[in-house]
Order: sequence, then C-alpha cells, then structure tokens
Amino acid sequence: MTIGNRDDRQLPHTIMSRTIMHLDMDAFYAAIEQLDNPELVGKPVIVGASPDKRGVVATASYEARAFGVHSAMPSRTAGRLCPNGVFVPVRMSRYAEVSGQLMDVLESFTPLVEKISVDEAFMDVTGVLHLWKDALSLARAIKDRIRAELKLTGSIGVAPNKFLAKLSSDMDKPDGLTVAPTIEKEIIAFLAPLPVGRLWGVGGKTNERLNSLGIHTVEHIQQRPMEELRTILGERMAAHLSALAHGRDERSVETGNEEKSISNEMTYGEDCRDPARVRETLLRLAEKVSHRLRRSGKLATTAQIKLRFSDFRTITRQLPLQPATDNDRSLLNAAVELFEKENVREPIRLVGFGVSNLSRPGQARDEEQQLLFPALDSDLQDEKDTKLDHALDEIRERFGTGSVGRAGGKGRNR
Ligand code: DCP
Ligand code: MG
Repeated sequence: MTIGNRDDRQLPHTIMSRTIMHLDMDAFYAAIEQLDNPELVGKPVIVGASPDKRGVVATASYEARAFGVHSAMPSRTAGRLCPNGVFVPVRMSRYAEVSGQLMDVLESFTPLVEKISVDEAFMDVTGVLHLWKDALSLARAIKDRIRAELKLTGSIGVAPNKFLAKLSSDMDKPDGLTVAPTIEKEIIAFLAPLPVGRLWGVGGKTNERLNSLGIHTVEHIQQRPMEELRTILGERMAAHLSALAHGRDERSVETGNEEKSISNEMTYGEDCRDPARVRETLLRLAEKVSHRLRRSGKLATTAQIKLRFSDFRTITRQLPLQPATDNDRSLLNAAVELFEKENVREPIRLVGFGVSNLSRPGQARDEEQQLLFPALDSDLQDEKDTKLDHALDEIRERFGTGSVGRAGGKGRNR
C-alpha cells in the first residue's frame, strides 16, 4: 500500500463507516416566542429575566445577538447592549411541547434518535440511507419537514461520528447544513484550526492548562507526540483527546428506550408444591431470559428470582454477577443458587427470573469491571460457554425454544 493513496486508505473506513447527524435548533426558545407571537418576528427577542431584575438571558433571537446578547448573560447587561430588545419570560412547558413534536419528526426518519437537550439530537441514519439519494438529500428532507410541521429552523451536521456531526451542525448556523469530510486527511485539516476547547471533554480547567502549555488549537494536539500528551494529561485523557483531534469517535447513538432489565415469569394453573418442579421452571425461564439477553447484545450484572406464594406474598432475591455476563451457565447457576438459598417448602403460585443492570460490552461499566476483576479462570470458561450458547441460540431460533437445552445448572434434573 502506498502511503497517501486515497483509495487504499479509504477502504477499511468505507466498510466500517456510519452516517451520524446532529441537529440543533436555531435560537430555540426565541424562535418559539416569535412563532407564537408574529409581532416578534424580525425583532431582537430576548428570552429570560427582564432587564430591571436580577437574572440571566436563556437565549436571544439572532436579531438580538447582533448586539452582542447571548445565553447566560445577565439580563441587565443585555438591556444595556440592546435597548430595543423585547424581553419575554421563559415558558418551559411550551418549549417542551415543541421539543416533543420535534423528536417525533426525527423519529419518523429513523428510530435511532438520541435526544441531547430540548432542541438537540443525534441520529444514526446509516441503516436508512439506502432509502435516499444520499445523506445530503436526507438532511434536506429532515430540515424541510421541521420547517413544514413546526415552522422552525434548525442546523444539521452530517458526519461519520458524533463528535464531527456536532461540530458540523454549529458551522453554518442558523438554518445550516454542513457535511463533514470523511477522508482522514481532510478531517485532520477540518479540525486543525479549531480552538482546543472544542474537543469534547476539554472544559475550563483542562483548557487553561493546555493553553498554558502552548496548546491552543486542535492542530497543536495533532502535532504533539503521544508521549508528551501522556505526561501532560495522563494516559486516558491523552488517548481520548488524540483520538478526537484526529476525528475518531466510536460513541454510538443511544436511544434511551433500551431495555434496562429482562425478565420472564410464569404462574402455575394450580399452586406447585414440588420444589424440584419449581426449580425446573426457574431454569427454563432463566434459559429464555439468557437467550433474550444475548439477542440484546448486552451483559447483565444482577440476577433476580421472584416467588409468589399461595397467599400472594411475593419475594424477590438478587445476586450480583461478576464479571458481567450473558451466558447460560452463569445465569442458570445464579437462578439455582438464589432458589436453593430460600429453601422453600410452601406451595408456589408464580415464579420469575430476571436480569438487570445491563450494559453493552466495552461500555465504561465493563471497562471498570475489567480493571477491578482481572481475567480469572472463570472468564475463560465464560468464553467457551458463550460460543456454545450462541450455537444453541441459533438452533433454538430455527427449530423453536424447546428443541435443545443444555445440561448446565447446578444439579439440574432433566
Ligand atoms: N438555554 C438556556 N440557558 C443557556 C443555554 C441555553 O436556558 N445557558 C436554553 C435556551 C435555548 C435552548 O436552551 O433556546 C437551546 O440551547 P442552544 O445552546 O441550542 O441555543 P439556541 O437554540 O437558543 O441557539 P443556537 O441557534 O445557537 O442553537
Ligand atoms: Mg439550539
């Protein structure tokens, strides 16, 4: 491969690439005030405390921004800068209502919408792009729909990841549409002139510290040797900022509708007096939950059983799972352990099994755990089990859940 040969360098990127959009509405509160009161259109509208009171500006229309008014500025200052400004109080419930309508519009284009604030969202449109000529026409369609349905404008950034998408949406405000470059060399040039404070995670203190060391722009980060960045920032922050400075960001768009727990329960037709049968039911439920957990692509750190007795008294018992797991053996063992500890002798009406505290492999939670619980022999066993579980899942999906089971589960009777 020739270094600098574009096609070669683009290939792996093209295969892996995602298309992420970031939308940020323009002067959101002020634009809604102008929408609800047409007399305010074209005027310098300032939403927030009135200028004769203590308090700040929430936002200002672009007409007012021309006078230097901006969010978080004391209203008194805003009044001085913009004597003809029309001050209106914040009407949060109205903005929340419009925000809901906005998110509905976005979700009509893709279910993968991550709401960041009242007027801001990420969308992963990778999976729906084939329905459109290209990302640009999709972005235009989204803007058109927002304009048609909400009578408002927003700015969109289109990019291979969240970081670049967010930067891009801000480049051409208001009513902007910016497509970030996708080729590494161009991404680096695109980022180079930006102040270092634009890197996600560089707040006031880090910013000051970097500035004092002569690092003012993203280019300065790009050019500093990794060694040096590590000494200045520590291993984690250095790796993080260096990745961003080169336009790399693996964060996925999280919808927030994701399952936080998975469970399954069963009520007996007639209360069950046989603990062996209850245990058998519990194992079947655990097997189903384990299967659903693997399909969700997540790992669980808590297992739970639920038992309801004839008199409707209900108990739940939990057990931590370390390390986080999605394999049958760990979950079935947990179910049996929890059940046997209860040493139930009464008739059972309902039995349930569930997992919670779900996380995706590689999420911070897991990374922390890997540090706290370095690889144990049981992890190696887990890895073997995982392969077996996936093989069994495939058979179950093709031939039904009852088609195969495993001999796992402590002392399980088949
Ligand atoms: N907001 C606030 N206080 C702040 C910043 C913002 O109350 N310090 C509110 C008012 C904004 C809304 O949040 O309308 C959205 O924030 P943005 O930062 O997106 O600002 P705008 O949408 O007003 O303007 P822009 O066109 O710059 O996005
Ligand atoms: Mg905004």
